[in-house]
Amino acid sequence: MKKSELASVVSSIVQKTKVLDVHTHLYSAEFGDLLLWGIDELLTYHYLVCETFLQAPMPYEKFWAMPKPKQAEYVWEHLFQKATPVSEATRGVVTTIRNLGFDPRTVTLNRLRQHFKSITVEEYIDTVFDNANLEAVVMTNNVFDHEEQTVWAKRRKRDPRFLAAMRIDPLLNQWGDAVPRLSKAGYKVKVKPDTATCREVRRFLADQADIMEPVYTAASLPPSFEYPEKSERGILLDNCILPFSRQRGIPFAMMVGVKKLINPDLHVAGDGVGKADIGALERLCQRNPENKFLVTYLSRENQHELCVTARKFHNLLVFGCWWFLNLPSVIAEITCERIELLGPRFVPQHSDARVLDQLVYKWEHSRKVIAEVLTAKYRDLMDAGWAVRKSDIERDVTAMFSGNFKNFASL
Ligand code: FIX
Ligand code: ZN
Repeated sequence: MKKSELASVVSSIVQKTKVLDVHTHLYSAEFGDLLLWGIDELLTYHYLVCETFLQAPMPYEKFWAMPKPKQAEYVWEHLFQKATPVSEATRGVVTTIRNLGFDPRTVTLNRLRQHFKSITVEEYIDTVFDNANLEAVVMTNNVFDHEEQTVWAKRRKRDPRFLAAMRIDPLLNQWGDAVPRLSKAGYKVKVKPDTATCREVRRFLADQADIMEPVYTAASLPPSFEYPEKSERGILLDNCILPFSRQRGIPFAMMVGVKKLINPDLHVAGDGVGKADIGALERLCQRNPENKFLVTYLSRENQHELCVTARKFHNLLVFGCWWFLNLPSVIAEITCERIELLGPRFVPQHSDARVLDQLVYKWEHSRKVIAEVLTAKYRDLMDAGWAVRKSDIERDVTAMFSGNFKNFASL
């Protein structure tokens, strides 16, 4: 291949290679209203809510008291009509509307609402998966969410495009709240996680996994996360989550560095970021060689040391440019250092989509940046004297977009 052809070959392969999106907050259609979709949900995405308060502050409780369509109208007016939608989250809405076939500058909110009234969720799932060129997405299935559990209990036929992930944050971050909920569900647990309690938690995890058949179990963790730790979290990790994941043969996914509710008035939009101690991950991987850790950190300052740690442990797979890192400038920086340190042995991105429509823009935006970085790195390789072939690029992109995760999760 000539160097002059490289950019177009890479871009074409990146566009046409299907993605398995390893972390989203989406649900298959059988979960009903838990799956968010359509223009009002798109506009009230929490990333846009906090930007709206920057542009047009109002009393928080007044905003939250408004019905969702009114919230959407307020966001539409202040972020799109009266301001330039140049931030990543607002640009995402522009990309999404353009992909629907409308002019984002002139279309009205009501015209968009009419469009969504004319389609079914099943049709829209097909359209979005096709436009975003996705093979499957991994859901976030909260083991303590009553509404979700009622759907699981019906054991309906599952849409193979929606894989399950067992989300267990309350066990590791709000154990005091988890105890009464586990007890109510028939698991004999005490506040002090003794041997019997740990056995019951493992039984709970196994029962949940038998229902969900998760591809991994997951938790988000604060910047202060330490390991090992003589705490409830440390005891539950060592005696429940890690042995369960090992026996089940599934990775434990850790999303580290979120500071919950630095502005509680913003509700789900109120979380912040903090740098964590990478030493905790080093010790986790080193002391639990039979466990597999699927890991992302939220702080940009943790990214380089995360790559270095991933070089040292083959039971660690790095994924995504998470949340405040899901920005073209930062995706480029992180993806470049990952390729330079790890080769194609990582998962470059996940969407974290909370609204079905977002899959289109999050993947269009990320694929563009990933293609640009790959082109630069393959060009460097060609300059070094390696005759890069189209088949090399196809192999690498397939690995990064789905193969690395499938192998790691034994799918
Ligand atoms: O913990 C998580 O899964 C985070 O991704 C979410 O809590 C967060 O609100 C989000 O959606 C970020 O993109
Ligand atoms: Zn998430």
